[in-house]
Amino acid sequence: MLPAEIIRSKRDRHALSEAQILAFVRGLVDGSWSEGQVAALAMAVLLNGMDRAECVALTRAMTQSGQVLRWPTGGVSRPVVDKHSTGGVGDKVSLVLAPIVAACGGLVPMISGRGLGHTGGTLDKLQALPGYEVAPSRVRLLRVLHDSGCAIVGASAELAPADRRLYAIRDVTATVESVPLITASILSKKLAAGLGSLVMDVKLGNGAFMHDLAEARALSESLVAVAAGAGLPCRALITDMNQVLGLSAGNALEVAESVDFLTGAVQEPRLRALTLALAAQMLHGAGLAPSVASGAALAEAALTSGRAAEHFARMVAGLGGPRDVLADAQLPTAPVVSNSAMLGAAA
Ligand code: IUR
Repeated sequence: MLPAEIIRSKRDRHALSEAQILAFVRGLVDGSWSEGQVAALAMAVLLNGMDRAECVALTRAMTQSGQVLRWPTGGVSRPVVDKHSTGGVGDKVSLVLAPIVAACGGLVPMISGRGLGHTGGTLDKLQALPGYEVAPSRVRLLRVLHDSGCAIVGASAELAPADRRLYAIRDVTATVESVPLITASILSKKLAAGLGSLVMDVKLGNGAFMHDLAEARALSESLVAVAAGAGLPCRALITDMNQVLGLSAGNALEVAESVDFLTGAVQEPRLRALTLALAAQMLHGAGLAPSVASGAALAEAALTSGRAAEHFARMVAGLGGPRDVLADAQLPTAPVVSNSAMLGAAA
């Protein structure tokens, strides 16, 4: 099957067959499709779209392009669950949400990324903790998951390699914004991470990639429908990103705020409300709570009792970070420290 025939088919607004999509993904990974051919197909998809069946086929093919993880749950019923955000400013939800859900019985292998554009990446934040290992061995990862119920780590190169090449080409060919391509990119990595269920936090506002409610709805609907088509139960919340989430933005500052949040020292209300809303959906979606409302109550109890903080501390220590992150996170400070109150006084 010649690449040019597949590109022509999408250029002429035809739906691609599963065989054509498989040939494309194979060509992405083995390098037999040139960068120009991949870019041409990405642009044809951006301009002419893909229907749900095509997007499901693309998502499945990209998932199968590398390793697909399986998690031993130790013989007990621990559903594997995760949350993914489309990226925001000051968004430290993952850091506090994973241990809350773990404290409620979920297994949360949270495969996280680096910052994209102006949004901060969860891995960059956690690496402010001295010693924290974002690429642990499989043995260490399983031990941490067993001991703390959660592990926030990076993706290995074997996970959805088709996405890595496609994303790099989209990035330099103005084809990032295609809803089917975003959908397949996000979901292929989540499916390869071996999840049982997923909650999406689709950010909307001037600090997010989606500035328009109609766009955010279209992406949310696509994610939920395509995930279902690929066998992954998924829910999506569209949440505000017109202001920084919480009180800080910056890697070390956000880790410090997350520790304060988990210990109860400081809990900014918007961050608290969003974290509990996402936790409630995760717990209900994973079958750990009979309703969303009871999921919220369970999550709140895990937070206020300090159990979530203990799970976070165990995860950090297990991944090589400070031994007692709740008492001393050993975070670096910037050479120059300022704050808005000081700047206001000087103005
Ligand atoms: N995050 C992803 O994993 N893939 C994408 O295409 C975008 C964000 I945009």
